[in-house]
Amino acid sequence: MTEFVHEQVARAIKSERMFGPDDRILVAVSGGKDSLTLWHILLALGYRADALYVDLGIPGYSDTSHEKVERFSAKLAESHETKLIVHTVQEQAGAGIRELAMLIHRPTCSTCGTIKRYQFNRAAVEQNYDVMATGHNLDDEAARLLGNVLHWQTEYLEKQGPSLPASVEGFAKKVKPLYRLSEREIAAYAVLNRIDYIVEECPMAKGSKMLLYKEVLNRLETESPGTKQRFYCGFLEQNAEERSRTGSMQDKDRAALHPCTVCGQPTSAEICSYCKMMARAKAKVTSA
Ligand code: Q46
Ligand code: ZN
Repeated sequence: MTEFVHEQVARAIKSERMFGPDDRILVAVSGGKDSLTLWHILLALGYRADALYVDLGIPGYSDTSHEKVERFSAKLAESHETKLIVHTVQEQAGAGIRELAMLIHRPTCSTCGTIKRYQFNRAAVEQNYDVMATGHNLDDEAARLLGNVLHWQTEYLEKQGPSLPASVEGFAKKVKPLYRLSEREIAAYAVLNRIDYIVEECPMAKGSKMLLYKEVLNRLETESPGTKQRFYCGFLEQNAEERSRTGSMQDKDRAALHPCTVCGQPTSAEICSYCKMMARAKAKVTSA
């Protein structure tokens, strides 16, 4: 199993030209099995990989996941040159993710998504990493694709590939080296390699559409094995053809993005969504 997983990841890295042996990689870790497994695999394959953990300040869940990440990082550092970077939402925003979302009247998960995307990108760019890697697996990508297709979110479809180039200055290249592996295969790898991860899902994920799409795809997979793989890989082939016809995403990004007037990160508006969010939160706190 370990060899099979390593082969699949090596194949993904090569076929999608994700990074090379000299590149510095920043892995986004949550304490869950996928991201810790990804960090483990990249180091085992000889890559230069560090990790970034964003502590969301969710009572109970964040303490446990943070502890798992710290312990795993210390274990990896015994045999590899690697380090863990930690960002804390409470420190940066003055509140945990749930309180922050309530303060600005936005759903917790969309607030969380904005913060994580921003923090990971900024850390990767500022600390000169060549690429940022996330632990999304085949099940995640197929479920996300199903959601995007059901709602015909074509602008998201374009960006659903496993390797997104650094289209403009200020954006890190983003890759998903586990996209060829199913959740089960990764879980098996984690058990065999004694990776101690947080088993519980984030409590905010309860009732999410993603979990529903995963369930539906699992049912289809039981009836017709190979469905997820055909669905996602078929999409990647179509997407590649489409892109060669309509021009690259980089060209579109270059035309639409410019630096945020507050923080300098690329955005299509005058002020990026992270800075807008932080400004709204600050205004609420001072007016309270
Ligand atoms: S971590 Fe964040 Fe997820 Fe938790 S608050 Fe929602 S988005 S469910 S990947
Ligand atoms: Zn900004």
